[in-house]
Amino acid sequence: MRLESVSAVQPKETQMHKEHVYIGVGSNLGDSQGKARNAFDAIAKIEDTRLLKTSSLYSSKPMGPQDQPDYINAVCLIDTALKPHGLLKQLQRIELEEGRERKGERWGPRTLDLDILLYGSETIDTADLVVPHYGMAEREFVMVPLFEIAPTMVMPDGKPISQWVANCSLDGLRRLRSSN
Ligand code: ROI
Repeated sequence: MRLESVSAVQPKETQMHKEHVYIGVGSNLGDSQGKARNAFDAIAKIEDTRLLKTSSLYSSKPMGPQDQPDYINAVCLIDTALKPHGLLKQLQRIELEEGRERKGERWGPRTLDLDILLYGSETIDTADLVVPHYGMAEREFVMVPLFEIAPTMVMPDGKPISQWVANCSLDGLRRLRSSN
């Protein structure tokens, strides 16, 4: 073995504790497909974070008020050394950079929505962040893209995601071709 290949000091990146985090992406205003792709690019550039997997983009009928455009939805997997609230701050910065206005209207249209769905196996319950994301298991536009990138996942309630997806209605959900 050559001497220089033996190192007691590992590169900084491999020393950091990293968590696997799934992020949901949603948009239904403006160039939604472009916004979703920009979101993936911006997430890949977050400090101490790597973008590991991205789902296809899906078009979906709005959940909630129907007098709004269809959504583009997707999911990605990262690993990150950021703590949950540090990551939340970065995602909110990206939302704002993509032109998101926070009007406080519940279930109204949005330019870009980035939600932490799962943060490792942590449960977080704070005023501004609840993980696992409270509505994910009722939302086929989250679960189907999640299944695409994590087909063997077991959900926090102990059920395999494959079982959930097999039983859900895909009404109004369409996978877009050549999305990434
Ligand atoms: N409906 C769909 N299809 N996709 C979303 O991302 C989405 N996000 C929301 C509400 C308004 C609940 N409806 C949605 O926040």
